[in-house]
Amino acid sequence: MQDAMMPRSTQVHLENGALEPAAGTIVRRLSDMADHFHDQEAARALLAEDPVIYRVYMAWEADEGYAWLTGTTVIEPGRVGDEYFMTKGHFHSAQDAPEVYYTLQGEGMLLMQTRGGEPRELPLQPGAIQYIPGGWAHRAVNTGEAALIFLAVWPREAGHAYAGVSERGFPRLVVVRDGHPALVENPGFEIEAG
Ligand code: M6P
Ligand code: ZN
Repeated sequence: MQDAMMPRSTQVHLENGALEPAAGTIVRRLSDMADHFHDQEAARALLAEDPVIYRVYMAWEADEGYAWLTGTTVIEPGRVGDEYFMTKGHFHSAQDAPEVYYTLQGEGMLLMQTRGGEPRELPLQPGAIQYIPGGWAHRAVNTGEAALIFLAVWPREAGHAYAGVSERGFPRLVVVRDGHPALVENPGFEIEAG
């Protein structure tokens, strides 16, 4: 039997969402995901600037056996055309692996969809806890004027399956309408055959 893993702790800097210490940081710029936004002309225009869309701070490496992974995600405020900055979004490779989100700062929307393309949305605001059951792809969108910061917790076995999402997108988009965030049907949404 392996030695017991050690208890551990990390600190969220609530003003900017960074973890200290962090086991790793992922930075996603527009150039890493430009094709995820519906207005491709606006995306191309903004590529010269190539803004950071979001950062993920991972709290720790996975233990062997059962393990929880956790990290903060910090989505910058901004838009590509009329569509708010957002994460790429993913299904889990282990289809029935769930995830929990806990929002610390900012405001936004959690977009979800099943493999069959059934949509569901929940608002993200400080103190809100969301449970994303297995089988639901998830994407977070920052609809506010400050950073959206949330903590996510998921089982190590979950894995990230981006393919299903990057090809078809989500059934709904979050766009600005008359100065306010609005949920609209995504005209480009497609479910792959099979
Ligand atoms: C949350 C979790 C992570 C995910 C991150 C960014 O922190 O869901 O698993 O990596 O958001 O989202 P994505 O992987 O879709 O870019
Ligand atoms: Zn996930």
